[in-house]
Amino acid sequence: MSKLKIAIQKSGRLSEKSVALLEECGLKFPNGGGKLITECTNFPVEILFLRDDDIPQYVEQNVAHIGIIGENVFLESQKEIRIVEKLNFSGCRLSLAVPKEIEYEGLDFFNNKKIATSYPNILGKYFKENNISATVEIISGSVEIAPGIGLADGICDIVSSGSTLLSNGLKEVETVIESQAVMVSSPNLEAEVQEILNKLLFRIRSVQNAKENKYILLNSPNNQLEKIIAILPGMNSPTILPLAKEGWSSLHSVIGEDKFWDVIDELKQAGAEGILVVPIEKMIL
Ligand code: PRT
Ligand code: ZN
Repeated sequence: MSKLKIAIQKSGRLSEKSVALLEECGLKFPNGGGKLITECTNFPVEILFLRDDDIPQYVEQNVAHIGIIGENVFLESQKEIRIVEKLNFSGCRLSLAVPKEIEYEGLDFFNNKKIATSYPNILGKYFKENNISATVEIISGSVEIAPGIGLADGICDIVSSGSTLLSNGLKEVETVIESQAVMVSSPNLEAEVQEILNKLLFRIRSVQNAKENKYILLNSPNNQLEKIIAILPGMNSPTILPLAKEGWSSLHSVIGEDKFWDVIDELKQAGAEGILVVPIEKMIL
């Protein structure tokens, strides 16, 4: 029987969360021990542990069917692979940065300048689209020290908190791309493998939906029910159960994690009591 081969980062910023996502999808597999390949015991999946930069090529060549990498690595690789799902973790951006004492007034600054980066393809395209003529100096690590040692006038690198730039006397001036972890796939999967991937994607989406939503329970006087239902955004009609206390009901619904704090005061003002908000483990839509 066919198996779906998934490539994930062996050790680095994406490793733990990639493993966690697969485990949340119910996949069981021995992890660790420095293995390069492991088999799931309860799902037709094989997991390959690789350097993230190698994953696009493995996926393009169908050695792995799918992979989890940063969107930045996907775009830089220019391989014949496609994104099948954005995974909402390891968010960051690829940005241009210059020494902090520079009075930066716009992209024109970069004309005829030398910029150090490990992302020459993405940066080259960005400069071309913006009609900037700059020299792109390719370096593979510690890009942030390039201006300080006189190797470049600026850099283009991954930023998340910004503290690396700050401690190297640099300031972020332009965002080239936003990035997050994505699942990539080779363009042509045999039908049986595609079917396993579809099952996995269904599970991933259920896990993602669950993370974005909370289950909310509250008590409401019956005469306020309509008002409270109107305050709760989204999701079909809530469940309403009578309470032992005369004239009161318990209301259950699902609410977007990001919306909850916006409506909490309104709910209380409308008379809601005993509000409980609990996490959802899986949410099947
Ligand atoms: O060994 P391997 O090649 O597999 O790993 P790697 O060293 O190439 O990659 P790794 O593990 O560092 O990052 C994997 C992916 O995580 C990247 O491709 C991004 O998609 C994502 N990611 C998220 C980040 C960061 N946040 C991040 N902060 N990748 C790198 N950084 C680095 C950045 O290069 C800079 O040096 O962190 C520094 C900046 O961080 P702040 O917080 O100081 O701004
Ligand atoms: Zn890498």
